[in-house]
Amino acid sequence: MKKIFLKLGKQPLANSFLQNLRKKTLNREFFYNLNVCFDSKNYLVSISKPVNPRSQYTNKYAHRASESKTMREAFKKIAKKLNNKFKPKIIMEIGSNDGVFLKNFTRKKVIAIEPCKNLAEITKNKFKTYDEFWNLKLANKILKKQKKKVDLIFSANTVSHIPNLDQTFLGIKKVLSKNGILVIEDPSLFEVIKNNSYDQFYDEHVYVFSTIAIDKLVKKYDLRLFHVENISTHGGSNRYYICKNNANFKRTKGLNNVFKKELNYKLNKFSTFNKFSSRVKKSKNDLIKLLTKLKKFNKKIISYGATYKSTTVFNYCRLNNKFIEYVTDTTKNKQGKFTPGTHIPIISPDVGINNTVDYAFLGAWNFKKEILNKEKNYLKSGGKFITHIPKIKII
Ligand code: JHZ
Repeated sequence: MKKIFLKLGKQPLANSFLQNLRKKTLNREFFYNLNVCFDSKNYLVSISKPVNPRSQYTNKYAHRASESKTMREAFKKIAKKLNNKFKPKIIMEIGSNDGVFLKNFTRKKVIAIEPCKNLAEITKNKFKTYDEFWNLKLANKILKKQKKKVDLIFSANTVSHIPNLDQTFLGIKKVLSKNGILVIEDPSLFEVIKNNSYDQFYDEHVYVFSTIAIDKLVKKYDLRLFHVENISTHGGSNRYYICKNNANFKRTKGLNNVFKKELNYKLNKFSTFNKFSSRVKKSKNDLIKLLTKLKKFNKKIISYGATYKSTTVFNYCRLNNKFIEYVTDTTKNKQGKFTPGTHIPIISPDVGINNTVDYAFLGAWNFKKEILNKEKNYLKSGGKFITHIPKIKII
């Protein structure tokens, strides 16, 4: 049974950066209620009423997976590891974004699936790209065209975005070869609860998976989870290794250990999520208190990284440009726009990061290491960062 444990209020689409603040644009802004629930039957944590994917994954999709050095290196490393270990003949990625993972393979071997047309356009002339939503129909179409099944299906930060799990996994089961493997990376529920990273909940993250939930889920489709790796990307994610029931892979000790860890942490109990919800409320109050105090002292506060995650924080905590003067982001197609719902201007860090700034809220807290390394001059000149993960703190 599904039960709501977290109410993050009225939220816009995390990706709906505004071109301007004209009345017409503002009147058209779409909001929905962001409520998160736990299903005690299958251990799935999900948004109670997901938004229609066709309004999310459009030809204006902003996120570029290759924008951070951390992610470029992480994708290169896992591509090499999977290639060496499993020697796949055909590789397919569901949600290939700007091709940051697939570009590490021989072009002829890869198939890219990317419904956002502006992103698919980037990879189209490099490798076979289907600019369509992943589902059973597309799986059948690909199989008909390729004639061969796929040995490695990779999908990072995508399966958690698709409301219809049946279509996702029926399609995967269809194209996966007999001893093929499916590798999925998505934010880890364990890390979200542990780090109080409630901003991992926004319209696109329809699900935040745990290992115990994935294990149950894939069984429905005659698939089997045989291994999991806890990885550091995106503030703590899991990399799940899944195969067909009769494939040659053995369940690993590592998987059993993660299972134990999650059950000890009670990721199968509603009470865990209820307690988390109280900590989220405290995080909101503490952040507002700190920013109000700094503003009283006339401090200049900005935000670092126009992340989708900060859409949740800003709208939940009602932070507008009275608190945050502007947001900096390296992504060209976010610059010159305004944050969804809270309408804070987004500018390039080349202009926005300087010695007039007193505090920068770490919207991209998942790249803390990379950013602190990059912004040594800002820190040296007395600039400080504020983070809300795991607790409100000045760095
Ligand atoms: P980042 C997106 O979420 C959306 P977001 C999506 N739904 C998802 O699941 C995750 O990614 C994986 C900028 N930046 O990656 C670049 C700097 O400006 O945390 C990005 O716009 N300077 C698909 O948006 C943003 O910050 C820097 O030095 O929450 C980071 O966004 C660095 C390192 C990044 O994901």
